[in-house]
Amino acid sequence: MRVLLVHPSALMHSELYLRLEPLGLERVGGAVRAAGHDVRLLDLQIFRHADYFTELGRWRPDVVAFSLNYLANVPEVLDLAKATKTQRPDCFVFAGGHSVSFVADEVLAHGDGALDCIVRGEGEEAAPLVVAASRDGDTALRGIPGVVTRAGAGPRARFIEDLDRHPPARDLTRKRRKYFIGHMDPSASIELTRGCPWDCSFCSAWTFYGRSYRKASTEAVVEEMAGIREPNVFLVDDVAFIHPEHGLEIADALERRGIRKHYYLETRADVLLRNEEVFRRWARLGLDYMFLGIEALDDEGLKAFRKRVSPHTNFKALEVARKLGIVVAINIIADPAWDEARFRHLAEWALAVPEIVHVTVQTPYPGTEIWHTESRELTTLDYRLFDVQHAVLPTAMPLARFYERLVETQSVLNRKHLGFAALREVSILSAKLALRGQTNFLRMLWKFGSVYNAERQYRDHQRPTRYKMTPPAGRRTGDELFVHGRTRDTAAATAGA
Ligand code: B12
Ligand code: SF4
Repeated sequence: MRVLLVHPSALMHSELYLRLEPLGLERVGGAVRAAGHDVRLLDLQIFRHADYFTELGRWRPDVVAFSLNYLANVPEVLDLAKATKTQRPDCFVFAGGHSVSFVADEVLAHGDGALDCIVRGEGEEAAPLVVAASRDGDTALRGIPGVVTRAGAGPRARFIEDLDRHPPARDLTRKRRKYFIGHMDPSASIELTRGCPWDCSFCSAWTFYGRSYRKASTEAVVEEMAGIREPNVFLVDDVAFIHPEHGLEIADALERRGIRKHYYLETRADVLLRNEEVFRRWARLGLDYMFLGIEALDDEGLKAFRKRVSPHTNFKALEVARKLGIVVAINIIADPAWDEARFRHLAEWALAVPEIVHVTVQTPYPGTEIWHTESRELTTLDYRLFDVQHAVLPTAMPLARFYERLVETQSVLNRKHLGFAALREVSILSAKLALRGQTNFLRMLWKFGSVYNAERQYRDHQRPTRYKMTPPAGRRTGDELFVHGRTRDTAAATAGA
């Protein structure tokens, strides 16, 4: 069968700082192709809707599968699915991914028959089964773990047995030079581990993976890395190097194989402090950048997010990263209840530290604990605003003023990194990249004003909402929040978290 996999368009944040390959869809694509199907992948972060319809008309896929990792992409995918069924009524259309796993029923209802099913949870094993059953009707589909149709859900989603078994089919992504992160341009992505044993209240990574934590084998990682042509690699792991021996073993094996890349990863402050040695090792190997989810500057905020670290640990981790020569980007979550003084305090702190500081807006998502426990009422049910850049809870300041303060803070921080000294370095770097034909970073430098724009963000709230989210119903805890349920190794992985 001809199977077309589609990643939706980029959201605000990605327009500016990065654009990364759709790794989940590449893994699903590899598995579907291994089952004997003809597979193509279209990434709408790079291509336009017109390209999708051209592909639909010319290639005439039997199956179209959308990746829905982000809630804000739900309306776009619903519209594309409806247009697909109008143009090719016999085409089987389904979706899978992180966010849609938490809202499968309501998305199927909005689809009004345009989506034949949704796969909850990991897609590598389920997707080939869905493609095979796509002509066999609803009952066959609902026999597949994780599948939900309008008639109801089948068995609960199952974890894939072995992370090594389904390497991403990177050859499916076209125009790979468009993927970059900052001046790591171009950049590929890789996954060394999957899941997170912590349980921060604002995050859905742990609920999706049931607090499990699994590792790819060193051999598989090295093999995959050897096949990556890009000079830069983004490690997509939620928390890199929780188990230092895994990271050390991979570093040794990469070195033995003579693989040299520049790396970017994400981790936690306490993991960095506890396992400094593995980060030092990777800094020697080419780890230039890391992202630390600091989230709040005070103890009270960290407790509210159940981050399980103290401000002291966070600040200490920044010192360690500086000592290791790793450039750190951090994120702080702004609460819609913030007043002028809170924004001023954040800007003052951020200007005083050398790190790159990002600000996002606290957002209860389906799949997070705060979706069920937040006592403030949502001010909108528009999926498109659930992108951590918009306020979906009541703001203490008038909404327009909140966005002005948010964008002012973001642009102060942006200017800090493009100040005169930095600008000189940036110009040299951009020129070097341009000479190699890489202009993603250069373009990004001029886009800040059009992407982070208080008026645009305010106006986004005035758009008519065609698809409304179902508001949270009652409190949920523990297992009820999980997509796949717990695994045997959860307890071991959680120890020390
Ligand atoms: C890497 C990453 C990114 C990359 C995206 C790369 C890309 N093009 O896909 C970047 C850095 C750009 C990014 C940005 C953002 N991200 Co992000 N991101 C992640 C992260 C850390 C890992 C995703 C990943 O690659 N995992 C590895 C691959 C193999 O897994 P996967 O993509 O989930 O795919 C599997 C399944 O989901 C499923 N699947 C996926 N697609 C499909 C399709 C079909 C048909 C099927 C059957 C199955 C299926 O099968 C795959 C294999 O098992 C996740 C956290 C997480 N643990 O998932 C957050 C996460 C998904 N991101 C999140 C957020 C909030 C954002 C931002 C909104 C943040 C911001 N500040 O603006 C932006 C917006 C993104 C956008 N659309 O533009 C949230 C989810 C948000 C939500 N509920 O909507 C997450 C869960 C992080 C969190 N801690 O809460 N992100
Ligand atoms: S440590 Fe990071 S990935 Fe894990 S639950 Fe907290 S925010 Fe999510």
